Amino acid sequence: MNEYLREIAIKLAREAGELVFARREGQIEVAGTKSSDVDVVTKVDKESEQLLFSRLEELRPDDGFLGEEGREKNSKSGLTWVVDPIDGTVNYLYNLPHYSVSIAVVSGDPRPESWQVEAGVVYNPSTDEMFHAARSSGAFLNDRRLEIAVPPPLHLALLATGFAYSSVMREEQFRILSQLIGQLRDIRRMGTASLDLAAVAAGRVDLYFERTLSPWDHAAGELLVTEAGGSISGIGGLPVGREGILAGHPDLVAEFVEKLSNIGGDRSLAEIPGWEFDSKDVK
Ligand code: LIP
Repeated sequence: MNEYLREIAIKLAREAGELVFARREGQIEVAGTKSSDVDVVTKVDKESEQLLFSRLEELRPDDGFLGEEGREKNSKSGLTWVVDPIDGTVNYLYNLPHYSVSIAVVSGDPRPESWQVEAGVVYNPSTDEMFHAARSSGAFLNDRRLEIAVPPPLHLALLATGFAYSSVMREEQFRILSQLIGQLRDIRRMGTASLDLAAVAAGRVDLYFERTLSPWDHAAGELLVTEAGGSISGIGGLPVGREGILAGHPDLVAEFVEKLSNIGGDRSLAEIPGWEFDSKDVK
């Protein structure tokens, strides 16, 4: 069943990816902003989500849907499709060729702390790279099986990370990072969480760490990492989700969690002055 679900996800990711890539040849119109004036949504984000919702209504009418741009539908089958129609929207807006269509299908309650990801796809139409996985069936880039990198010592690890749309939170994230960067090989801030997680699965980076993400940013990427032999963890003993997500070789993740804790980088978001997270702003 998971292989069948993965094939649907691949098919639909390619359809939406072709639309998104084609629209990029023209002028991209910002349709609005969400949690802040730098958290933009383009008309193409909405068009891509509409396409994916409509196609899943045809193919999987009893499944639920949770989309970044607001489409939601309760599940009758116990499965829910968790969709980021364009992950890396700011990259897309600036025509930086590093964005994806990210599609996951989860069983159980469709929340990061309780779902089980059954299949996931992260597709970069700029590079025609289709990262995909079905639970217990491995992770792949196109037709090549993926395996996480052999872990280097932490001081030689390449860390992918990202920052929030809130300026207050970005300053806090940067403050923490400034205390860590000298203890790592280097960092990469590439702007697309799903492709960062795919990079961990493909051994292109050793670690990924980010806070304040939404469920659709990491749903598919989580499965790529675990099916490639990596681990996904929350921070500060909290479950994976908005509070934080860490991905990489289990030994490296454990070492990084400890370093983060030693500098107070794992305190709850609610404890960070000025970080008023309002659930209505969930992007
Ligand atoms: C983005 C993530 C990225 C994060 C950005 C933003 P979006 O998602 O993929 O990792 O750093 O702040 O959340 O908004 O492009 O779907």
